[in-house]
Amino acid sequence: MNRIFIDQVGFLPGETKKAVLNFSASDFEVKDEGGKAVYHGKVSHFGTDEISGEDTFVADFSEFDEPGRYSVSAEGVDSAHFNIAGDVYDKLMKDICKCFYYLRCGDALDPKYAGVYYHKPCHMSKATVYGEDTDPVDVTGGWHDAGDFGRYSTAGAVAVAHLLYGVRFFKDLLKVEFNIPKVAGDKGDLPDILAEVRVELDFLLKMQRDNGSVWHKVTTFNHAPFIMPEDDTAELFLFNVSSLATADIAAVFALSYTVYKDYDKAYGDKLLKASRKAYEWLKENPEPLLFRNAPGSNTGEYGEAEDISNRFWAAAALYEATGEPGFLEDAKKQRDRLLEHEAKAKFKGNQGDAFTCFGWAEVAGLGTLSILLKGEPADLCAELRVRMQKEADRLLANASKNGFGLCMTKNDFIWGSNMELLKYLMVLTMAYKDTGKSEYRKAVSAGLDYLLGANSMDVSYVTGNGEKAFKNPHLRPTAVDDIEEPWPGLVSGGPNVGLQDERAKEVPKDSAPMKCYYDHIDCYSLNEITIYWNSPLVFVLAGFLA
Ligand code: G3I
Ligand code: 9MR
Ligand code: ZN
Repeated sequence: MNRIFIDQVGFLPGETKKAVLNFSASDFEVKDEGGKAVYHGKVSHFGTDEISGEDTFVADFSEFDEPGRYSVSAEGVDSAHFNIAGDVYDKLMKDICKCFYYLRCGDALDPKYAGVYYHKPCHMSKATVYGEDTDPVDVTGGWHDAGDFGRYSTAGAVAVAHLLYGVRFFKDLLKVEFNIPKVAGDKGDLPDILAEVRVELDFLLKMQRDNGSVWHKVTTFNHAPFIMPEDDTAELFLFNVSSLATADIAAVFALSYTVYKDYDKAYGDKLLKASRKAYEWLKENPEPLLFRNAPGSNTGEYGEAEDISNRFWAAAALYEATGEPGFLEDAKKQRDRLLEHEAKAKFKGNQGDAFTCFGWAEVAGLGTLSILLKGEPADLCAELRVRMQKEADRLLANASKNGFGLCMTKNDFIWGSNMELLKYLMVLTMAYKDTGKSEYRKAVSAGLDYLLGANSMDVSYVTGNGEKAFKNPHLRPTAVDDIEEPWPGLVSGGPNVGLQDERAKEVPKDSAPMKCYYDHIDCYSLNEITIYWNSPLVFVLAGFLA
């Protein structure tokens, strides 16, 4: 079918503006809402690529800057509508931040703010410590991870990290208001983003044991069926502690201290104390304590093969927070270990360099961000900057190989491919910040275009944002709440060649990577949502707007 793919949210004046056609045409026009042509241009042929499988043609109208609502048209085919406006990303930014509020667990939702998406208090019972004869523990609060109701320490830490590094690098994030309850600080109310993140931090604080270690997760034994969270009353279990969770929590509490200390000193101090305590446990337990699901339990595993990147992040974040040389020494030691590990085991991620990874498993890139924030020592900063730029250059090379200008290769279309993309956009954002090279920013812009509709599924992967936004996230409340639309601002996991759930098998087998997607509520391997798929978009958008 002949189609014109476009970013359905739109463009800032001055931004690169492109539509992608999957059919041949010589001319195109930009039409206003009344159907009047306001811009004429020539289509250029790009050719086929291995990610979309389409023969692509590009309509570039970057020079057209007149604010308004438009579509692109060629050979009688119209694209979805989009806007050109100075505030084109305002709604998107509010929505992607507010998502975390709707995902709150416990008794923290208020109909005044949640509206129709309100749910009653959930998961309020104490959790059984799995395999131990100890008293059940109160770990209420935080955010549901995703379409399921689990709460996982490493996933939570990484989501918080994307948001707070976003705040550290791009201060305007503190100005985003998204209508959530106010939280008082020392000198007035906290900015909304910090009020929201604090909900997760309060929960993560409860996940720490007296000896400093951190439970890997709290979930029911198996995933709940499609029910509202308040109806999920099965026994909650705190599963084993892991060095992964303990390191990530040491890191994220140290980072959080650097932010919260200026708003609520006592809270900041509490975070730093908890971070040090987690770190002491790590020092006393140098062997990796990895995590595997208890036999028969099917909730998220978040397994990792080693804990080196986690330990690197913890040391780097504590060094940034305290300036104490011991943490720097440790960070360097872990850096060397990670390099050695990479050389031996051949780094498993798709990314070119472990020190640019911002995922739920590979977190060394987050440590890099801490070192860059610290700005010293000069040699380490220089090394990490070079790594970031090299990776950004690899991504630019990828982007030149397809008509969408998308920095992904076919190997990136795995479970949560949209996060693979967003992690790359974080790298490009940092490289642009560092060098001011416009190619990096253009690649970020093209990546956002892809996420918001310039893809061969012709879909915006953010609910409520775009004329053809996906509507059926694998998200339990959405499945049962009888509300037509899911709440806005949820990022879909996106295309995944693995097609790892039953319903996904309905996607034709020979589909190109970009088309291994189905907007169906059953498709947890293609269309789930999670806190750590939303959070990197907050970082990237904040950087893009800075
Ligand atoms: O790392 C390998 C890569 O080397 C290989 O090329 C590629 C090809 O298959 O696979 C990569 O591993 C993937 C791994 O994620 C790393 O990202 C696995 O295939 C894939 O199955 C795995 O998916 C994870 C999924 O859980 C299943 O474990 C997702 O990343 C992760 O986001 C997702 O997390 C779930 C939680 O368990 C529960 N809550 C919802 C959440 C989102 O779906
Ligand atoms: O809903 C679950 C989703 O959040 C997870 O990502 C996914 C993988 O752990 O599992 C989903 O739950 C499914 C379960 O694993 C198997 N039975 C069907 C469930 C979804 O309806
Ligand atoms: Zn809950």
